[in-house]
Amino acid sequence: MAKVLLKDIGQHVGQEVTIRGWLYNHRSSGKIQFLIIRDGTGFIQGVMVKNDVGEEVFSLAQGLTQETSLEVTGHVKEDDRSPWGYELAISGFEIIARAEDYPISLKEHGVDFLLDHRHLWMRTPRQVAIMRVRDSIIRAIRQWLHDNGFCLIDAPILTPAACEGTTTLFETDYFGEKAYLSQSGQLYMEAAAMALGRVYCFGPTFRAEKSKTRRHLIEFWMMEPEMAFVEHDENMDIQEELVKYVISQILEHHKQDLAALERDVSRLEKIPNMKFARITYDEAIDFLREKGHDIKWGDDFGAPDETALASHHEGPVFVEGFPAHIKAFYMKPHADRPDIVLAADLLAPEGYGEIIGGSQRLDDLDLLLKRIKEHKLPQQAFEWYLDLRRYGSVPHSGFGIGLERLVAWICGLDHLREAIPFPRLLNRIYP
Ligand code: NSS
Repeated sequence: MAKVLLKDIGQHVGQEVTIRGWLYNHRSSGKIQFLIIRDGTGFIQGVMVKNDVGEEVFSLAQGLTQETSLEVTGHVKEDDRSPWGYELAISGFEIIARAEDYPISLKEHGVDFLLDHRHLWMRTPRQVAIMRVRDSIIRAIRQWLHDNGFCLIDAPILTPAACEGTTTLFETDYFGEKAYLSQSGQLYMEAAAMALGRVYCFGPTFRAEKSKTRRHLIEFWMMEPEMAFVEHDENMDIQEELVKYVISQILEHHKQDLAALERDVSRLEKIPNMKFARITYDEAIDFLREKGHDIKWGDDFGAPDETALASHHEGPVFVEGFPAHIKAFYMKPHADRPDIVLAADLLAPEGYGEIIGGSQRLDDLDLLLKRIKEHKLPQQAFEWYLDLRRYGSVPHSGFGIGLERLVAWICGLDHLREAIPFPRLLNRIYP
């Protein structure tokens, strides 16, 4: 008997097949039972008729519990009324292993309960859809970068110094010396860009953020492209192209998953054909003050500010030209206005906030040294980074895409905790 995966079931209509999976749901009405089975690649409803399978098999099936693993044999039929398109007329089954008292039922559970059971919560259709979209977002980003001449360079996780400010560092002991979990691979990408031109890294990054918001994770994944000879405006052009490509790929290949997530795709569908708005930080502050926000020039945006800015536009919006003192040490100041830097954040629409942070980097040795001192960073740990300015420094730019922020936006999730398989949150490192 052919053992098939549910994703391929359409190729076996009219045949007798065996599927292996887990019992997702079960109901019975008299002489007929309905078993919804999932195998990770899809779902199917199996129909078991007492007269077809006999008394013994039928009553054994009646005792089946949710998430019991099974091998089920049956005849594949097309079924227009089924959300999965097919049905299995069951002729027999075998239990692989029973599941007793599965904690996650099909009713609603509280978030803390679900997070405590993340290892099981993953099995539910909504979480499966999110993980599939996440996988495709990663693939689309890699594909676009590969097609556009970027070389993957892996950055280290254990680092000797801060990249994104010293307040969110995770410290660890490195054989008697202090080391930190990486906040960003950027500085290493700058070295690699001087070697290979266009590079990117993709890996986990760590921020000991004390803030408990729906947009922050302690451990998150970031894609960080870095490009030699690319300046601020072109940096934004590249980000825009990349985001459009990712959205179009997901819309093309994940209609069903987005439908399972009840994502209204009408806003997403416009993105590949629109021009992203670009506003300055100065304009953003004026706009927010007009709207009555309690903010002044020099302040960083809070989540409500980002939401207000983005909701004013149909698509994503770049905010550029931030005050130097609220941004990282490595950003290049504006030529005519040294109080602002050539940095841009890309804000997603629909209240999803900042998905990309990028900038042109400081390529002048003396200025960079001055900034390292101003930020009270240990110069010695940055000597290698300063070397990049000593030996053939060139203009260069890059950006970091927060993967989970992108997943949350595209999938329409309220909170980043669903956008990553095993979220690390303030006060949560289990499971
Ligand atoms: O801090 S960033 O704004 N920028 C950097 O780390 C640069 N070194 C990137 C670069 O130019 N190579 O973070 C970049 C993005 C930001 O826009 C968010 O989308 C995401 O990373 N991000 C986060 N996601 C989840 N949780 C937390 N805590 C978080 N912090 C940043």
